[in-house]
Amino acid sequence: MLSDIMQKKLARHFTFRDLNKDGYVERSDWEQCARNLAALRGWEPGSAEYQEVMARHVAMWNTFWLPADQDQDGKVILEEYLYLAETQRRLGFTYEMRQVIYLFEAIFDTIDLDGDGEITRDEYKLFFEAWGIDTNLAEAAFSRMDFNEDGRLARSTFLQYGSNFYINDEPDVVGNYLFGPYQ
Ligand SMILES: [Ca+2]
Ligand SMILES: [Ca+2]
Ligand SMILES: [Ca+2]
Repeated sequence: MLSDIMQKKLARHFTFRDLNKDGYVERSDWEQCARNLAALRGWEPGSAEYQEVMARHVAMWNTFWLPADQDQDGKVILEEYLYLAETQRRLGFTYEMRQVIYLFEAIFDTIDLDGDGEITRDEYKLFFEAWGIDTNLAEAAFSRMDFNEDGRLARSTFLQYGSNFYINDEPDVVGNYLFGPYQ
């Protein structure tokens, strides 16, 4: 059974990814986010950058969300998403940890738009903006995570926060706020 706090965090992640807020996470939410990011960056449809950002977002859907779609209707509801997380938990810590690293590696690559191996404050704000989330929440989340206040997050640091988010049941770990406040 997922803890109360874990259910709240996962529900937050679900709401974050449900771009049009219709209660389903679908391929179209991911595609719309990719289009938003491309528009924010001024990447024209058909350009290499556009195709790359679209491919990454569709891959996120295919790899990490579609497996949750138990009834195969092309839509993931919160219950399906929580069920998948619970199933992964039952497979044990090592398996789950590997999945979490794999997931947050991929998330990192969607946020690090210039591919320099670090997430800047601006890239984090773009990440929220593209998903239709208030960028003030990105500012707050980033400030919590950027301990040395250099305005950058390295990949290894981000993966640490990702495992905080997905595995740690403590209420006050920094990684809990990755996608904004969860309660
Ligand atoms: Ca949706
Ligand atoms: Ca479904
Ligand atoms: Ca970067």
